Amino acid sequence: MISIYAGITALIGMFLIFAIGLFVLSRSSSDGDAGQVRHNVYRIRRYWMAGLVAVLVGVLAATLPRAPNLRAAEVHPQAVVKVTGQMWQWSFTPVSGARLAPDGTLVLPAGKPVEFLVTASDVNHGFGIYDSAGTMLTQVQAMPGYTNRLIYTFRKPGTYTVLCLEYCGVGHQVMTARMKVL
Ligand SMILES: [Cu+2]
Repeated sequence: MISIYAGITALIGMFLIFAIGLFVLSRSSSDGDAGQVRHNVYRIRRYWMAGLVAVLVGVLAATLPRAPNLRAAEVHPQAVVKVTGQMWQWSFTPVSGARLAPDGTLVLPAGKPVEFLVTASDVNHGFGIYDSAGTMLTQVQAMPGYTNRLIYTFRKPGTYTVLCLEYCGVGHQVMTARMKVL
């Protein structure tokens, strides 16, 4: 949806620039003196800059409150899981609201924000969560010495797969894990 809005905004912007260009062309004549033309251009430029600043400030004010990183601070996770990437496996340590099945599958609640605290113990890995259709839902880097917070709400119950998103050696492609959302 966001890309559609961006496309529409860009189209409207291009149309506006074209219309302003036509307007300026229609008002210009070849026999005007240069001083007068410069005066007109400077005057238009002042309005143009003021309008541009107003549009930019308006867009910022309208979209900044919806920035995902700002909204994440307001979300209160209902489940917390520590995730550690290590060549070439993922290990999960449920902190609250989640559990490990006997076969090692991470069991999470549906419809509630889940917080993953993601790190790595050797090299950089990428923690990517995919649904059963193979669509990536969210991801974050897993880095030694850092803990990245990833908050995600699983809308639908089902089986989800974790894949490593950063090449980390010969076993990279087998670095997968399974999560079940109930
Ligand atoms: Cu990896």
